[in-house]
Amino acid sequence: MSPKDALYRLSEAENLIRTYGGVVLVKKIQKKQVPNYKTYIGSGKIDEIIEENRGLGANIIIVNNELKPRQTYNIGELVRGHGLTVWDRIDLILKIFQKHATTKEARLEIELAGIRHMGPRIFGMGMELSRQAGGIGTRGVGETNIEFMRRHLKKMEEAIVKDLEKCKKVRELHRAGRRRRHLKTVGIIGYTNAGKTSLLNALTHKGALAADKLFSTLDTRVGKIYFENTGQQILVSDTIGFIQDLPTTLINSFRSTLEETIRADLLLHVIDISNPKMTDNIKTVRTILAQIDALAKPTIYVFNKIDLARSEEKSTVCKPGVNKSKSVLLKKYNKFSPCFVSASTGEGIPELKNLIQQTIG
Ligand SMILES: Nc1nc2c(ncn2[C@@H]2O[C@H](COP(=O)(O)OP(=O)(O)OP(=O)(O)O)[C@@H](O)[C@H]2O)c(=O)[nH]1
Ligand SMILES: [Mg+2]
Repeated sequence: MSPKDALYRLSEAENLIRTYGGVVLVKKIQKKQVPNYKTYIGSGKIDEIIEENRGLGANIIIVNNELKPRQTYNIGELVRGHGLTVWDRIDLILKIFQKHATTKEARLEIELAGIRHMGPRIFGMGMELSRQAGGIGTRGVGETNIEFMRRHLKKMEEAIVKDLEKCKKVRELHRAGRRRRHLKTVGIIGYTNAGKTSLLNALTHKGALAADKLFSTLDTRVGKIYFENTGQQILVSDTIGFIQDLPTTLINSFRSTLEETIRADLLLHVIDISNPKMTDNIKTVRTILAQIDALAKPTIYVFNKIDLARSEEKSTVCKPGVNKSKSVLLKKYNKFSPCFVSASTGEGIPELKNLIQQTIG
């Protein structure tokens, strides 16, 4: 990874931490070809962090990658005496989800993801736990803490899956109702913070919360677009954003939340044209779509935040560091009928509505 990429990833991690409500006190980038087997980052780096944190009072070390359960445990052992605990990127994302989930379904999904993330850690700490081991309470001889925990988690997981099935059935009924009313549906998807909720609001006057945070939306919201010329109505749904290195356990957990959106007749893939990582973000979204079998859906690429892109001549979108001319994007993404909008100012929204109507109306 280039130093530039490392800095970008660091700033994205800072954004995630801000979304969680945390403050970053010490930042470090580790240059290493191969992660340390035991502690992922080198022990020298860990010492540096401990040293710099003296007097600052940070209480969490966040490693911006997915750690093996053992590695989390080992770093934890090294820093515990300094009042620090360790999270990996998944812990951080899960904590954000936990904090922001509002619907029952979203909460259940997160609980499930949490359990699935926890499980292997418990096995990873197996040795330590089984050293304390022995039976618990009146349980049979030989039943270690670990087996007990494993069974407990399994039971919890099953109960949540059952609850989620119920939520899914309710959704299924709603969807069938819409089909009976012959309502077409549009799903808004895209990288987190691309402006999906803002676009839903611009298209439907819905008034859902849009915020300069990653993952400000965690559930699915539905609004209606009215077409004055024909009196037709189309339903639009907005959902959780995608992010690079979203672990598969999280994707699987959010599958049913996403399902509502990806089962739509048409997808609007919202892209933040002002983001220097625009092209990578498009790829990330496509990769995740492939994982949830939604790649073949008819899709329109909606390049958003066009107001932020300084326009030097009418046909050119410029931004320091990004110089994508509209015509290049039009050509490159030709099969996704690219369109250019600003959800904030409303520029391009009527054209997008027309395009939606032409495509599925
Ligand atoms: N300048 C400008 N800002 C925009 C535009 N659209 C959205 N934003 C801002 O971008 C930020 C993210 O917008 P959201 O609509 O919450 O993005 P989202 O894709 O729903 O984000 P998550 O739900 O967190 O994944 C907010 O601060 C918006 O005000 C736009 O067209 N122009
Ligand atoms: Mg949103």
